[in-house]
Amino acid sequence: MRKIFLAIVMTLLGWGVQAQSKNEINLVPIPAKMKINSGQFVIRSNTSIVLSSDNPEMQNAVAVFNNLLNRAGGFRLSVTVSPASSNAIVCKLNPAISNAEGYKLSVQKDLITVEAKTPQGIFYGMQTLRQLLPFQIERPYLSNVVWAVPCVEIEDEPRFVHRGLMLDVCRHFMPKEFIFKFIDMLAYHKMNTFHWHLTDDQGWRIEIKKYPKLTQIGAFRNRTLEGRYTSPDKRKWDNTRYGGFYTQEEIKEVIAYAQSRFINIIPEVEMPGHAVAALASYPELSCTGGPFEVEGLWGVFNDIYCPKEETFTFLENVLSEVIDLFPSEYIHIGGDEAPKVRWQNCAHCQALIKKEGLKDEHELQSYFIKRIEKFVESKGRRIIGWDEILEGGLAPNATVMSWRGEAGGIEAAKQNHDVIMAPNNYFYLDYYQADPKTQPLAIGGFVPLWKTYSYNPMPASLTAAEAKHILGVQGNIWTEYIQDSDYAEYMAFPRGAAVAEIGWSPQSLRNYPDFKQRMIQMFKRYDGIGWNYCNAILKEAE
Ligand code: TNX
Repeated sequence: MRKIFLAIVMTLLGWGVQAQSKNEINLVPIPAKMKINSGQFVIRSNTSIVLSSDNPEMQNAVAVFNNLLNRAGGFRLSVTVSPASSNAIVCKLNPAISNAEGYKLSVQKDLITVEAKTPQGIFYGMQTLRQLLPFQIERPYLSNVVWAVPCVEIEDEPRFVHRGLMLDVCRHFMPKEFIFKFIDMLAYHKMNTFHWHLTDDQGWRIEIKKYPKLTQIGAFRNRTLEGRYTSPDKRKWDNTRYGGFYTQEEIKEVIAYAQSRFINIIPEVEMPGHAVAALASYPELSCTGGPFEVEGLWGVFNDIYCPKEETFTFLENVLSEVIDLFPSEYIHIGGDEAPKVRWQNCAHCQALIKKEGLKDEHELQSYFIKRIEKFVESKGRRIIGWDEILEGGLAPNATVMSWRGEAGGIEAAKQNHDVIMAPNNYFYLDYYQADPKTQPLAIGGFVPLWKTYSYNPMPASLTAAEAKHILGVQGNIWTEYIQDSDYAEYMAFPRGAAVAEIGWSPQSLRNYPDFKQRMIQMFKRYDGIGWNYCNAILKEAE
């Protein structure tokens, strides 16, 4: 009781957040190496940030931190290139650091030093510094906070090169402002990839200048399934017209925002399946000629792109605009859930199978993807596809995103292809994360935080050479049942933080009870950021 009284008095006097004691360090993802020393560095309004070289990327590497300090502390640090030996945060590029995303952070009583091979590494060092500050750093201005950083020595680098989340903006459209916030959250957890699922049966969300109907028609649907998926006779519909899309100008803004936070955006244009919105706009690209309506129902649909010359021309033109917009080396071309029934009953498809000497419709899909790969490679880029692209033979250089468990990923690695692990049974963040009775309606499944966290993306069955093909991890947020950004935030975190730690931290340091305690502390920071999250772990038995 006396202790609580004392704490209240100290807080009122503004002393409550003077220093973080050792057990108050709650970094997520946990750094590869950290030594905690005694003492602290206090950031004051006259502390400066010193850069070893002044270029836009180095400025970016410290800008998020400085903006935050300005919001929370009411002051901005001067950023200079003049040498300083005390009361400074020195950011130095150091070519001797081997990992391009790694960094060293040394906090001493009179000086903080962040060293990295690249500005991206400096950025991650600054994110760690941010998490070492009192949680009030995430809140709007509050007087009386002492911006103390505990003295530490950290040497850190990621385990994997691909660490990301996917967001589906087709089933439910998410406004540009939310995409910015989502990118902030990725960067906060040292993730480097945002996979943007831009086309699907229920909506086409990216303006393509050459094909205006894609957004005039394809971006809107007349009805949406209400509530749980049921048999046709029991379905209820919300008949409100629903939709939205991003103009190319908006896409450019998002890309620039992501770049300044060292996030690569992988755009996804789905083919040959999940294409009803495109076919509603241009029915001549189908096998039957349509007509079609942009879907308001969830699921897998039989009408897919027909592999005719006209379709390839269309897709190449669409991809050209996408490639001109997005600097990403990888372009995701989907490839999942493409039923073959239309192709089986289509004279053109059957003739093509014969002409190309293909065995069946699976090999026709493989032919389709290989053609698209050739085109994407002619533009100097590479394709990623969902694990169905294994069926009928992989395109020569394709990277496989394994979603139906990890089997597809293992198979692809054994065939010497790069792999990103996104197994649904661990990483589908649209699945329930707590007892469904206590949760808003979701698609199904059950992936609580501990389950996500328990995944090790390095399957024991791979040889060392094959294991090199595992590029990393990704959590997927499909939005059939996620109508708005508030709910998307709730589904994305804290499980997204588990994905981030799996992707970044050494397996040997990962431990769920420890992670859970760090996450519970992290919630205070999410509150400050204004991020909605699921707090089911507060009720979870130890
Ligand atoms: C499967 S994962 C899909 C998506 C759905 C998701 C729902 C994948 C490549 N395809 O179209 O939205 O399940 O969990």
